[in-house]
Amino acid sequence: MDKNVFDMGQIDIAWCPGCGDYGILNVLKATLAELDIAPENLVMVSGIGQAAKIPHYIKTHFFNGLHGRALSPATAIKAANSSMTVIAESGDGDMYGEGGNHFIHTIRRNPNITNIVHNNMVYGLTKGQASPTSQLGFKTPVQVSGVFLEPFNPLAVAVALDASFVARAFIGDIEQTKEILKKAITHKGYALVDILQPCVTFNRLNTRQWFKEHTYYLEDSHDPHDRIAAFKRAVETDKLPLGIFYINPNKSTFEDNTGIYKEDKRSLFEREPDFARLQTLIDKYRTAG
Ligand SMILES: Cc1ncc(C[n+]2csc(CCOP(=O)(O)OP(=O)(O)O)c2C)c(N)n1
Ligand code: SF4
Ligand SMILES: [Mg+2]
Repeated sequence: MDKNVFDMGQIDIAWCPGCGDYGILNVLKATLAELDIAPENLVMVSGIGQAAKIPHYIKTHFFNGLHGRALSPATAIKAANSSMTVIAESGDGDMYGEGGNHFIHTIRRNPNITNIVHNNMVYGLTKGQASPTSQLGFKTPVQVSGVFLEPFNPLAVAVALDASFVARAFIGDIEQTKEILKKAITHKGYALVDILQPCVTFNRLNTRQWFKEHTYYLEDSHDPHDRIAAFKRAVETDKLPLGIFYINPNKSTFEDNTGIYKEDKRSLFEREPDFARLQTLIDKYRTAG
């Protein structure tokens, strides 16, 4: 499929020239095209922020919700229509700060969705305050003496919670990012892809060059099915490893566990409501009570 099917035509894009969001948008379109996922079979769900504007710039279904609240509607959309590919994407602030609680509990629920996080280590949209992943010592107009909190480590948290797929990419490497996204989107279960990206306007510490110098690739010998090995790599912070840290292919999904697709594979909207069955259930519990 041609990636142009996702183009919106002539629209204004609000991002600064040089922002890493452009790379993520392009790579995402190319990934979807190579996977032959048609725009009508995709739903993008986001919160608020620069990263969260991505669905405005892709021709497909989308739901742009509240700050930090992308994962719950994404879970519900997948449960209601399991035939759709569902991608929840937003920034580091949105997913790990405002949405931190949703991040943790979505991993526990394990819906079959992909969670892309644009990690620029800053609140871009609101002009450069520290985010949960900002580095120690990062100075901002609010953190004038520098950040003194230990950065949140999303990969270590995800592996600790036995997330079914955990990966990190850097948008400076388009090919690796695309390969990781392909595996994440086709993986059955919750898949986290944290993508390091520069914010050229408000983060002058974690520049493109900084990311190049502070990242390296996981070796081919790294076994993503070894959770302890994955955790050890996830807690490395001097240099951030890139690649697929962890895969647990044996977890049942939220959709499997709710039981709605056990007997009937059709999506909920395709089914006739069975009011007689519902009445029988209500009567049963009334009698039992
Ligand atoms: C509940 C709530 N708190 C705060 C805000 C203000 N706000 C909007 S975007 C944003 C930061 C977004 O940062 P991030 O998610 O990292 O995305 P980026 O802009 O860096 O891509 C904040 C704090 C809000 N809209 N709602
Ligand atoms: S402020 Fe930063 S994150 Fe926002 S568009 Fe500009 S470079 Fe990108
Ligand atoms: Mg950010």
